[in-house]
Amino acid sequence: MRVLVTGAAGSIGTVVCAGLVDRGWQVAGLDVAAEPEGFTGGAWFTVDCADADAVAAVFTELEDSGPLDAVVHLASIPDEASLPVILESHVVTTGALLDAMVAHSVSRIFYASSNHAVGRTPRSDLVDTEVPPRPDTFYGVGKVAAEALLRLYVDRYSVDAVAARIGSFLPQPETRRHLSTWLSHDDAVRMVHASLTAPDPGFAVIYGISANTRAWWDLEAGRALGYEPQDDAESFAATIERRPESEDDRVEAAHVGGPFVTETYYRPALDRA
Ligand code: 15L
Repeated sequence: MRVLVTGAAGSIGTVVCAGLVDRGWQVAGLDVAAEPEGFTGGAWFTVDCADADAVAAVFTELEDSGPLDAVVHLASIPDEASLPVILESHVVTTGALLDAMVAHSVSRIFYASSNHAVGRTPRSDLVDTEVPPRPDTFYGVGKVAAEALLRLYVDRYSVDAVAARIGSFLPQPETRRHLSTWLSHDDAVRMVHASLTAPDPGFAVIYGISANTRAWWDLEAGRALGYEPQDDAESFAATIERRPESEDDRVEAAHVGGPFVTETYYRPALDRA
């Protein structure tokens, strides 16, 4: 099975590419950055996936050596930015990839959405995938819009899409919030692999976290696709809780988006001269 991974030189991308290769996938990497040392996949494309012509050319080149089965779209700015920058980074890139998928009959996409699509949801019970979108930033707005675009293409064309609202992807949890939001490296690979191999997911939204004892998000939708996380942030709780609870910890515990909800992240939508 062949997969194109965007953002392949990034922090999630390098882990996911290596993990998919280990699981027998033929991996092609795409990134604005050059091929990183240690990339164990096959072809590499140094391309901006907001450039629809460049993306179309990548699909044509890949097709020359056999069919492409899936796309894993991880490329994006992983932080807050102005609205136009966000829309290009999350929505335009997704649109360029979806158009190329339709043109080349590629039927599966995994999309790295984010918990910030619902980040403004107050912390109370376990948040499931039925809650309405409630972004905490323009970054979250971009993720909500990209999820909507995926839904449109699933409804119109022969495309299956899994959008994973990823929590905190880190080698290990570092804060109290991470005890609830952590996604381990190994679980990230399990999640992507399950999303690419689940039979007929249609359009699915899942939460991308490990099997954390203190999870804020419901793992049920992911489990329904075969994502069985094996790690639990609780193993790190003793070390993290040895530090006294800070004001930041308290603020971060108020909404599921944590720090992104705070006024530090308020900014105008448009950068004006
Ligand atoms: C994300 O989606 C961001 O890309 C990352 O920078 C973290 O803020 C993470 O969420 C999180 O919520 O911890």
